[in-house]
Amino acid sequence: MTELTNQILAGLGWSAHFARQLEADETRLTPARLSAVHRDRLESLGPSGPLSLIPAEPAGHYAVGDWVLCDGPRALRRLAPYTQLTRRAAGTRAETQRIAANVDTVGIVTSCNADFNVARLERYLAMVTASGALPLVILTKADLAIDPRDDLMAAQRLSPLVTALALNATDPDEVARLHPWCRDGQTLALVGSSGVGKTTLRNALTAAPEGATQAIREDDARGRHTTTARELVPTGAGGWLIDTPGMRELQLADAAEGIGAVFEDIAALARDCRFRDCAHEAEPGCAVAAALADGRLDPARLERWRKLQREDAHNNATLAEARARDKAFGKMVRGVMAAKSKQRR
Ligand SMILES: Nc1nc2c(ncn2[C@@H]2O[C@H](COP(=O)(O)OP(=O)(O)OP(=O)(O)O)[C@@H](O)[C@H]2O)c(=O)[nH]1
Ligand SMILES: [Mg+2]
Ligand SMILES: [Zn+2]
Repeated sequence: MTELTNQILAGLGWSAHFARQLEADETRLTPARLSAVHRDRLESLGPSGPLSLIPAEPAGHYAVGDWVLCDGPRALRRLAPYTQLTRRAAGTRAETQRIAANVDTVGIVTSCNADFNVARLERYLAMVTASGALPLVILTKADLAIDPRDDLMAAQRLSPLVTALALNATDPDEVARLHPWCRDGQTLALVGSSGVGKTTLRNALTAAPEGATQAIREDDARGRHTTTARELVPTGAGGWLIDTPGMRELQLADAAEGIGAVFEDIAALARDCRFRDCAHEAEPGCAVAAALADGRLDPARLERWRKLQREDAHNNATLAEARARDKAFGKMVRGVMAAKSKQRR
């Protein structure tokens, strides 16, 4: 690759993590980063600009931010991401959904006052921590709050992993405080409920405001504009931003490590319980119960931890079951096909 190509790729977020994955016969292929994923088409950014790609796998295999190796307009192989945001797909489907890939920082956007909810924040934090990306809590609508400091403190107290800031998303000077997380090829993704201000932040941070690049704008009955697709766009600061549609429900999957990190205070107590498999119900020598008794641990926080753990365990079991079913079905189909081809011979 030429020096210029390398520079462009680095600006797009390419790094040694991806270069290492190239097989000897793949060096002739062109890397490209996915900026949008459609059912039968991928939009990408590569060394020679934007390019529409033909996917090799079903759309669910790809996420915005992924790196793929291309042969002309054909996406041949997706490279292993260094971070990826996943959740259990909404609805009843037993599937893990990839939301975004190769994100350095995830901005968990919530507005002060009305939308602020500790249980939801912990849930998002667990998802982000499990993804490998850095969590950043962004409290919007600070201009409408009587005192945003209460919410800011509450967010900061959740975990030592959290950096939180409060701002008015409609004021570009205040939004500029987010530049350190989206410059020099760094990628910032924004997640959170609908209406909290993700697109307002995006419009202040990027040269390509939503609506400018899209043919169709979706306005709901009240004339509100709600985001319907994920998209990777360049920021004015020289990095990348991924705006996402508001999530109505966030179901965790494969987030055990993330939950452990967000609730490290409880995990640390549990390590001091007399029994390794202590359920912290009424066992003798339970350090969690002791912390509850002398007020070091908030019973509500313990309850939220239990709830997330149960949910993650349940979702993992359902997903594992679905995978086993798919595998058994595949085996059965291959068996039938093999028997048929034998008959024909
Ligand atoms: N006063 C004030 N209004 C804000 C702020 N942030 C967002 N808004 C307003 O809130 C409304 C919703 O903002 P959006 O940016 O569209 O919300 P979103 O998170 O992208 O919503 P979805 O796309 O549905 O997920 C808009 O009318 C914004 O102008 C803020 O910090 N202060
Ligand atoms: Mg939006
Ligand atoms: Zn215990």
